[in-house]
Amino acid sequence: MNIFFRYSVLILLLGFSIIFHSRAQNPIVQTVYTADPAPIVHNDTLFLYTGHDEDRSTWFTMKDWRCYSTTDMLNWTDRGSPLSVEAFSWAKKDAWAGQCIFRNGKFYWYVPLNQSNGKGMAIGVAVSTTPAGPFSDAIGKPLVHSGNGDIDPTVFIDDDGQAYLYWGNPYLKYVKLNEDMTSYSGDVIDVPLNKEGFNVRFKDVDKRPSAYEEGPWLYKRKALYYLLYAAGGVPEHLAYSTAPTATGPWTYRDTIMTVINKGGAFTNHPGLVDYKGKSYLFYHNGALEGGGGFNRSVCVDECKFNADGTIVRIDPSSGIKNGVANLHPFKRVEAETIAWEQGVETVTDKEVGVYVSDINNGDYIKVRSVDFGKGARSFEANITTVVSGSAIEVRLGSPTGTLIGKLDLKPTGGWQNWKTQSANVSKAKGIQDVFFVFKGPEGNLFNFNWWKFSNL
Ligand code: FUB
Repeated sequence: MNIFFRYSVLILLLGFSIIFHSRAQNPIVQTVYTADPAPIVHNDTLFLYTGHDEDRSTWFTMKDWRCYSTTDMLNWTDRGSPLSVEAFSWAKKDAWAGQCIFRNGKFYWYVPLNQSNGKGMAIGVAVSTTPAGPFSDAIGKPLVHSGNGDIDPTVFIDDDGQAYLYWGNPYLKYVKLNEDMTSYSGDVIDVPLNKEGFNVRFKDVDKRPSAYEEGPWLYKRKALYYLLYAAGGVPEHLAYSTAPTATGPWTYRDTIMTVINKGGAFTNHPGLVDYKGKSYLFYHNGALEGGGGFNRSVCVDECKFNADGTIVRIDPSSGIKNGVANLHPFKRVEAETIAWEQGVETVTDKEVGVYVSDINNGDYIKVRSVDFGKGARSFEANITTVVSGSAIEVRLGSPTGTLIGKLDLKPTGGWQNWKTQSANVSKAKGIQDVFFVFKGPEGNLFNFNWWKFSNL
């Protein structure tokens, strides 16, 4: 192969990779590894609670949970880490799969943790008055401890006000929660894991009674109750059963998503929610760069139902193509509102909350479906930097698309000195995918808190 041909092929491949990545929407978070998605809708916003796989993990090494929000299903605002193992005095590790729910003015987040007393996993409950926390331990002790398989709680409030908590691996149990959401009445009930309810395993048939593995998710549509779960053995697929009541009897229905095993992730975990007239299934895989079985990432795809209520099987896609709303650029937008990014990270501080950091030359943030209406004239960004010569290029359509403006950043006098700086923009009309492309000398260029366009 001559050298010219070899370079042409390389450049072509690089080009395809940039186009592919800048078009993808899944996994929906690229700044950290996320797992075990749990969505809820509150006041027109979808909040997504996730676990957090530490970088380069060789086990489910998880110290905290994370929260993201969206109003359009395309752009996700990083709401930081509102809860960690440290909030629970009785626990020492394993911030595994949880779920949050709103009731009587408060958010209750049910999470499994490994206890410091050596008695294994138990389920705790944290509380906050706001969806992005901070959350604190609601009762100062485990809410449930029935065995070392007490993981993966799912919580659900029925139309009559009765709340249920299901959980478990390898067993499946539930309790009826009291209205305070921090205690329960009656016994811990074991759900029979039989063939009729939960199918048979395709692997390790002698080891467990049914295909049910872990990660239950309780959901209701019309008069039918659905229990979604990770099924197996390992590698896991997603399956579901239905019942006429929240407590069964459960009838096995089908696979929802076959084994994806993308990037080597051998677990999966469902979270199903209705939002703005559609239904969405959240799950995880190892598809992000550097991903794997212990470095997972949350994805989402639309979930459709047949007329008889059965779920149409979902093929994991490269992500949601059409959102359910546009993003309005003429009011402040947090810089950590991201459809896709390359190279940046987010950090949190007491003064400004979550902001974008670790910005280097060539990194970018993509924001989708930005509605400029009749046009924008200027762009402003709230930043800190001590570096001279860095800039934010504002481009349309791709990281190399039409340049509509360039904000040359002036040093702000310190990494903690936040200043708003602005530049003129032109040719921004209608609905556009916007790319903020970062330029400058080698090293960390600046921190980015929020941005806003103006049409005046
Ligand atoms: O994230 C740790 C564990 O992996 C979860 O609790 C399971 O559902 C599986 O996803």
